[in-house]
Amino acid sequence: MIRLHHCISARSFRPLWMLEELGLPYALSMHDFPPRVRDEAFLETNPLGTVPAFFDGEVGMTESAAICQYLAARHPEAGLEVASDAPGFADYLNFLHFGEATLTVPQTLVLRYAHFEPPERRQPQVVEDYSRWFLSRLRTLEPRLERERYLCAGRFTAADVSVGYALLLASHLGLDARFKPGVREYWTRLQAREAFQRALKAEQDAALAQGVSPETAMAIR
Ligand SMILES: N[C@@H](CCC(=O)N[C@@H](CS)C(=O)NCC(=O)O)C(=O)O
Repeated sequence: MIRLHHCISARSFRPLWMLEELGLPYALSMHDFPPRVRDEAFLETNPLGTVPAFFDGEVGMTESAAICQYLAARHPEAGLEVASDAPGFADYLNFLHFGEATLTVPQTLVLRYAHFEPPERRQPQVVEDYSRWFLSRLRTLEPRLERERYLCAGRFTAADVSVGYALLLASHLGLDARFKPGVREYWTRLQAREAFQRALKAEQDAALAQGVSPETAMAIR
């Protein structure tokens, strides 16, 4: 049985959403954020202290985009990957990794300096600079999303899960009001997916059942 360690709305939402898209059975272990501080025993599960921590038999993984790639490749019948000999393969890999490496990185600075640091260490200038940086990176998607419903191969893939999570995080950070029309409509489309809705419900249900706060870390701080 697959086991996913997760915090509400953390990057581990990417594999959670993938598991729902694929309809696979899984066990969800919830943690208060940050688990390295709030749940020290978790360091035995993942010495990095980060989520996701994903286990599938002998396999253990800690990178959200890589887990999406793994799940899509293990279940090619679901059509969430693009084969290496198919048109769109390069775009698929590029956007799958763009979601984490290019989009989520500036958001991490916004999160830290708007929410996680104590009030005296908060940095409104850093928050605005990295918000703009994030939004300008998002703008590179705009011409494509004005033409296409999804990022590559003419269909929904794991690359949309990866970028879609960055849009979810942006909405928690209040940056969605600054999305351009193509990205805004794409984000609406992604949220309407049944698997996305099921993943949101799964994290809430599991948090309540396991005595973990169902709030996002930014709502609490
Ligand atoms: N590149 C990794 C980053 C993992 C990561 O930093 N996760 C955050 C949650 S979004 C975390 O667990 N932070 C807690 C900490 O750093 O202590 C990924 O994409 O999974």
